[in-house]
Parts: sequence; structure tokens; C-alpha cells
Amino acid sequence: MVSRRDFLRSSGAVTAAVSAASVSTVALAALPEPVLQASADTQVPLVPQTGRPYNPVVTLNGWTLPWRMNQGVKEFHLVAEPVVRELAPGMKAHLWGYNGQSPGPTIEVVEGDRVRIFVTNKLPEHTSVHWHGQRLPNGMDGVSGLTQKAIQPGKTMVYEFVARRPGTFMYHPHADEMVQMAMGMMGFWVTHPRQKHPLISEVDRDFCFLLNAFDIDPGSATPKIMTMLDFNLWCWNSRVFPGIDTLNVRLGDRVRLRVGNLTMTNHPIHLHGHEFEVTGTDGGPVPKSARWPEVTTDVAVGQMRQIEFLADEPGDWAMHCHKSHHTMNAMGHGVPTMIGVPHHDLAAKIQKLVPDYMAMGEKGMAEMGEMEMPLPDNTLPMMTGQGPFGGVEMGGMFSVLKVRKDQKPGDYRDPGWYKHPKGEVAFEWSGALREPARFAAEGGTALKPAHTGEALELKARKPSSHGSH
Ligand SMILES: [Cu+2]
Repeated sequence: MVSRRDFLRSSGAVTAAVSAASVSTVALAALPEPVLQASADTQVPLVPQTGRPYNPVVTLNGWTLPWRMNQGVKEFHLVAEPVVRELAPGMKAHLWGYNGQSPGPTIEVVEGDRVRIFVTNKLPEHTSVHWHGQRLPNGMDGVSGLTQKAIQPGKTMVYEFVARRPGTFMYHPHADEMVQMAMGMMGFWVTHPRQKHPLISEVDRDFCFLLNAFDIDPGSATPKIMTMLDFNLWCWNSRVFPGIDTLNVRLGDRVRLRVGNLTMTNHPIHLHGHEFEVTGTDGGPVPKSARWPEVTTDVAVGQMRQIEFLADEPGDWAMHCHKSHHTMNAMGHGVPTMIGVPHHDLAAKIQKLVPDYMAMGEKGMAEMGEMEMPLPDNTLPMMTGQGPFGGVEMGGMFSVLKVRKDQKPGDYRDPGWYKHPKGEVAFEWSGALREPARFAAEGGTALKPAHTGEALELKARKPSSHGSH
């Protein structure tokens, strides 16, 4: 019954998947054919061929679920199932997701649409789907035990409601939640406004992705499901750097990013080179009087943030979570801080006692980015990625906003590295270095305060609180 469609990357292929014209009278009585996705690549936006028009979003390393119109109702078919997801080239994870991928496909509808979602459960245990942030009848809220019976393995249940308010939402199970979300079950939902909305601006590019995390031991492929906080793979849409696609825009584009957090910790998302405003949350659009400029916005657990900016600075701008251990991949070895400790000569002795021990980090951790470190199969380097100037030394929640003058409207392809204008790259100072000036108290020349022209006396005071050593 489930046919695995080969989804092509080429533009327009996605739109051909399901259209009202192809639904026969017989099919109207049946379930919509589930559409599966085999690729973890960012798919071209799904331009609506049926139903009301809207400007579609682009799901980072993801795709939008096609639908069929059935007598005015927009019908979708989600299949909850085990999937194999490539987290980055070199590592595949055994996850649970929807329609072939984790996260599941993005669902896009228009404010006022009547929506019918068939959910087929191909997992080994029961599940449900909660439509996070939506106004809907209580019995459609998807909390198993509380508002509905759980969807048993092999069964299909139907959710039906009107998408009442426009905005940024997500979906995830509300049944054995800790396990099912730790395994990757989640998806994005966007409800577009039905007409021009005073608080929802029209943008040139509209990207969305979920923040999610896994705990997968190096050398294995299945997440540990009992982990509460100590996750080791920090993902955007179940991808880690360097597997996260870049966000490619045209100079002067107005850009919206929609981000939802389904990890168990908060993520301060930081964009280089531009200021943005938070224009909406899963609670709705933010009033204009309540917006202020930011370059980092914290997305707390279970929250969504919609940010907007004018991409008016050409270049390759880093975009990442500002928790530095979230821009690293899984660490396979216990590594104490060894900065300043010469210990390479000790390594051989220690390795006799602790075979897993590696001498590293004497001058910092950057050497690990280049180190020829033997990695178990199906394991990503902790810090990796090559840029035009050398190693980027990143992992996890990191990508690049590429702003280009010659990026065509509607073209989402990676334009390659930015070619910096002459004289606009940090350069090495090749002249003589002067001795640093020292304070008088340290035996240097006295500094002269500008307002008196007299020597400033500095009194050295011994620290009192810290110590007798
Ligand atoms: Cu983070």
C-alpha cells in the first residue's frame, strides 16, 4: 500500500506528487496515498497547485507534504514509522519519524482551511499526534489517554479541524513522549494568512527548521531513549554540521526564519552580520510596538520563534547556536582540560592503563579538528568542516547564511564560497611589534590622565578575600 516515491530534486517535481486532478472518484473514498521522502536534501518549495495560494516555506534539509483536495477539505496522510536518517555524510541514524524522514514533512495550509490528517502507525508501539499551538476542538488535540485513544500499531486514525489562526506551529506525539521525541518524531506546521495581514509581512525567502537532539554513542546508530539532558548530537532538522544545508539568499531579500525547539534545553540562535526582529512565536504575530533588534534570540524548550531581517550584507555569515558545546558533534573520549599541561610523553604510559586515553588538547582543542583520529564506524568528527581559509572546526547546530547579489529569485542552490573584495579580509600585520605598555604599579611608565596631565598614582592592593597562598 505504501509506495516509496522517488522524489526528484529538480524544480516542480514535488508539485506533481499529488494533485486534485489525479484523484479519481474511487480514490475519494479511500485514504490519500502516503508520499514518502528518501532524501535528506532541502527540497524546492512546494508551490500550491490546489486550494488557496500562498508563498511556500523552504524546510531546511526537509520537504513539504503534498495533499489532495477532497470536497473542499485538504487531506494529508502521515505515516509514523522507523526511518534511516543521514545526520551528515558519514553517519546514518536509526530513528522514528514520518513518511520516510525525521523530522516528518512540513505541513502547509492557509488560515481557514479545513484540514483532515490521516495518521497511520507503523511503529512497534502506540502513538498520537499533538498539533502544537493550534486552536482546535479538544478531542483533536492528540493527547493519548486524555483526549483520544492512542493509535495502536497498524491502525490509522483521523484528525480534522479548521486551521483557525495563521502562524508557526509544529506537531509531535503525545504518547510515550520522551521515547518518541528522543527517537526523532516531530514535524513543522505553517498556517499562512488568508489575506494581507498587518503583522505578517510578505518575505522573499521563508525558511523553517526544528531544533532537535539525539544521544547516540560513537559507533552506534540508535539513539538512547532514556536520556534526559545529556544529548550529544545537536541538530537542525535531524542534521548536524557539516550536513546542514546553507541558507542561500539574494542580496536585498527580506528573509524569515521559523525555528521550533523540541530538545530538552534552550538554544540561543545567533546570526552574524545582520540584526533581526522576532516577529512572531507559536502564540502568534508579535505587535510591532513589542519588537526590538537582536542578533541572538533564545528559543526555549517547546517554543517557536519567527525572526525577520533584511539580507543587505553580502558574504558567508555564520548562523549557529551560541552554546559552544552545541556546535560540536559527539565526543567519543573522556577529555580533561589539558591546556598548558605538557602530557604527550605521558600518553604512552597512561594508554597502558586506559586504552581509550588520547593525548590531546595541550594547546587548546583546535588540533582535534585536524587530528587523524581513528573514529568508530558511523561516527562524525567532533569538530570539522572545511572553509575557503581552512578548518571551520564546528559541528552540531551550525550553518551559513549566504547572501549574494547574483542569486536569482527562487534559486536556493548553494552559490559556493563568497569571493571577498580586495582589502576586505582580516590580514596579518607584518611590521615590528612594540613592547606592551605597563601600568606604573607594575614598573612601567606612569599613565597620564588626560584631564590633569599629571601622573596617575596607582596603588597596588593585595587581594584580601582570596587569600593566604
Ligand atoms: Cu544550543
